[in-house]
Amino acid sequence: MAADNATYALSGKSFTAVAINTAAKAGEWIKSKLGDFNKLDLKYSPHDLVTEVDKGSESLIRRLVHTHFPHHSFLGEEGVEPGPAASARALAQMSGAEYLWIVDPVDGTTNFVHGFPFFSVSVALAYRGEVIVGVVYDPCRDELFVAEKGKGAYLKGKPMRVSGETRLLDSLVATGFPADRDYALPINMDGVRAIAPKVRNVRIAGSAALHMAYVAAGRLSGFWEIGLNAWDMAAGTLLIEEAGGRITDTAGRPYELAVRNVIATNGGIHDELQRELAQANATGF
Ligand code: 2AM
Ligand code: CA
Repeated sequence: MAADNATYALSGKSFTAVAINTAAKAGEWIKSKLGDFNKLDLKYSPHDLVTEVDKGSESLIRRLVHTHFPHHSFLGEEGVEPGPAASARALAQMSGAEYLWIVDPVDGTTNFVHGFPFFSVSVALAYRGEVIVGVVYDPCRDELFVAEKGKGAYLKGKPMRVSGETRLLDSLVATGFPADRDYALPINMDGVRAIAPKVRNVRIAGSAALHMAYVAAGRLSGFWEIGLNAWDMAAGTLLIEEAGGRITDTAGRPYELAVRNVIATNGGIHDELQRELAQANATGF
């Protein structure tokens, strides 16, 4: 409708400005806490860590978003009980939301805890279930990846473009090992076993959001992972789409917020990667 479009056009810029501002502020704060936090909780399993920094970052982002948009809904990793069932429930509860902010306050918490400089803040805004703004910020490299629906994806003011590989053989791909050792880990291991011999190399660096930003920036040809949550991916999916890439679930179906098993690529290697994962029984379905 014309009125809806006009509202979106008027507020689109400030949505993005708020997303950038909150991600950047949270990222700077997180970086200042590197090596200087003391409370470490075990969440879902001994491999799933959460620090006071995750919680502080999320409440900082939530406060800033609600200052600007008090009526918007908010889905953040730290506001949801651990485990896949609770994630699905939280997302379902938000399914009627008009504007929904989807936030991972520290993506790559294990890296943060160990001082391994590959973690990020991921902030996305969905309008009626469709991501319209996506921002991923890497405070260690001071890199801010930004996408607006229909308006492109940018890094340091320059448009981002996915890479051009069309064969796995020429590709650098990434995947990840989420904390779920029982269900997701064996499947992700099967995937790595199948894909590693077929590609130039595989990277497993520990932040799904940042891996997806790297696909958008053309630094990785593709990424897949089993067992992710909406907040790990929402911003990254728009970055990749707006940079000319492709996102589906591991069965090749279109991306939506409830997807947990994802393939995100430059487009050129998408079908081949999907076929290989399916052949290896590594789609998680
Ligand atoms: P996190 O650091 O925000 O938890 C690494 O493979 C990726 O998996 C990271 O993006 C990490 O995000 C995510 N991850 C870690 N534990 C997870 C869990 N229990 N469920 C889903 N994703 C998880
Ligand atoms: Ca997190």
